Amino acid sequence: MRLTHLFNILFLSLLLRSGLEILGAHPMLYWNDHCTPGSEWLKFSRKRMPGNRPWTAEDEKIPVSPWLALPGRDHLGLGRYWHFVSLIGWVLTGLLYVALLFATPQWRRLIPTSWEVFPAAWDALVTYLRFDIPEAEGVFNPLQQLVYAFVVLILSPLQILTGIAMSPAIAARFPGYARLFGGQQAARSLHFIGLVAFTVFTLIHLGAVVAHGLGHELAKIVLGIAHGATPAQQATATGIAAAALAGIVVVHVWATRVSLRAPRRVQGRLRRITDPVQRALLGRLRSAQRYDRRALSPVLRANGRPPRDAEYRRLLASGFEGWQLEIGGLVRRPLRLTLAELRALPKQVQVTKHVCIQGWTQIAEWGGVRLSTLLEMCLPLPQARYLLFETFDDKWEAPGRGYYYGTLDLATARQDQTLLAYEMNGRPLPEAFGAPLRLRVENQLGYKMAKWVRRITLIEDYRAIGQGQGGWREDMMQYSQEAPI
Ligand SMILES: Nc1nc2c(c(=O)[nH]1)N[C@H]1C(S)=C(S)[C@@H](COP(=O)(O)O)O[C@H]1N2
Ligand SMILES: [Mo]
Repeated sequence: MRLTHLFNILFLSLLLRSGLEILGAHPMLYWNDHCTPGSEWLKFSRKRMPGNRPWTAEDEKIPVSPWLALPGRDHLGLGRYWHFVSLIGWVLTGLLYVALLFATPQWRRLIPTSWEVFPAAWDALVTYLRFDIPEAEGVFNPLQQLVYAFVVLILSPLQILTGIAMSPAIAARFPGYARLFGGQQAARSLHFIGLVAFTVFTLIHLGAVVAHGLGHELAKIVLGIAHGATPAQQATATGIAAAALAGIVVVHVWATRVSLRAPRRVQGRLRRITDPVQRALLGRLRSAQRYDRRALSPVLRANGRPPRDAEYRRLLASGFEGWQLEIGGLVRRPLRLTLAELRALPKQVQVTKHVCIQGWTQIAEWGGVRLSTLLEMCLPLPQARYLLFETFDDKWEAPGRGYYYGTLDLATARQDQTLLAYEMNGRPLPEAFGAPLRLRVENQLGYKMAKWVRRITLIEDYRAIGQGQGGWREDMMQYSQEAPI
C-alpha cells in the first residue's frame, strides 16, 4: 500500500502535465456543447480570432511550455498518448490500492463510520486555522479522514467518469451518458475543475506533511511507523522519499525530452500500449445519434483551410462539373460517380455531434450516401482491410508535407452512420466544410473525417502510405489511426 502512494504521485503528475498539453489544444471551457465562440466560461488565451477573414479551430490553440505540459510546444498527439498511458497506470494503481484497503483493516482509517466525523472535522479545521495541529485518535485526524475519503472515493472516480464522457464513441453510442454531467462540455469543464481540486489537495497535503513534522510524517508514509520514529528512522525515510521524488522528476524530464526529440518513436511505442486498450473498450461502439434539428449549433467551427490545389479551384468555380468520385484498389468493380449519380443513390440525413480532438464539439445535420452503400456496389476483395481517402487538400500553409489523407478500417466504414456527406444543414456542402464531398464517421474524432474527398482506394495495409501512421494528422501530428476517445 505504501508503494501505491509512490506510483500514485508518478501517474497523477504525468496526468496533470499531459492534461495541460490537451487543454492547450483548445484553451477554453464551456457549459454548452455548441462551443459557440464567446460562450466559454473560462479562457486561457488572449488570442482573438479575426472578424473579417476565415479562421480555423487550430488557430485557437496555444502552445504550452514544456516546463508545464508534457511534452509541451503544441504536441497534442503525444500529450494524449502520455495521458492515456499514465491513466492505465493510475487506474491499475488505484484498483490495487482499493483492493488492499478493503482486504485489510486499513479501510477503518479512511472510511468514517459515524456522523460524529463532521463536527470533529470542523473542530480540526478550526484548530488548523489557529496554526495548531489537531489531535488524532488513530493515524489520521477526522478532517484528514474526510478529505482522504473524498479524494479516493469521490474525486478520483468522478475524474474517470468525466474523462469517459469526452469520448466521441461513448457520446455516439450513449448520448444520455454525458447528460449526467450536464453535457459533454460540462463534463470537460468538471474534468478541469477536478484537476484543480487535485492540485489544491496536493498543495495542502504537502503543507500538512511539513506542518505535522516532516521526519515523523515521512516515517509513516515510507516506513509505516505510525508513532515515535527514531531520528535514524526519520533520516532513512527522508532519504528514501527524496530519492523517490528525484526518480519521478527524472521520469518527467526524460519523457519530455524524448517526446520533443523523437516524436515518431515515442508515438510508435506508446501507441502499442494505448491502441489495444482503446480498441477493446471503445472499438465496438456504434453511433446511434439522433439529435433534434432544434439542437443545431448556431455557429460552426471549421478545421483545415480550403485547398488551393489548382484542379480543386477549377472544379469549385464550375460547380464541380466534371468532378467524379473514384473508388478503386482492392475491389472487384471500380466505380466513378458524379455528384448527380451520388445524389441519385439512397440518401441518409442525420443530426450528429462533431467531436474534435482539440476538445470542442458542435452539432450539425448531414445529408449524403452511406459508405456501406458504395461498398456494396464496388465489391471489396477479401484482402481489403482499410479505405484510403485522398483529398484535394494540399495543405498550402504547411508546404512540402503532402496532401491530406486518412484511412478507415472496413468495419467502421460499414457502420450505419458512416456517411459520405454532400449536404450540411440542408444545403450543399460549403467550401470550408469540404465541398463537394466529405466523410462523417460519427463515433470517431473529427480528424478522421476527410474533407474535399477526391478518391477512395481499398487497401490491405496503410503502413506503406505517407509516413505509415494511417493519415496526414497521424503522420504529422502523432494522432492515432483509431480515434474513439
Ligand atoms: N482534408 C481535410 N479534412 C479534414 C481536416 C483537414 O485539415 N483537411 N481537418 C479535420 C479535423 S481536425 C476536423 S476537427 C474536421 C473539422 O470539420 P469541420 O470543418 O466540418 O468542422 O475536419 C477534419 N477533416
Ligand atoms: Mo480536429
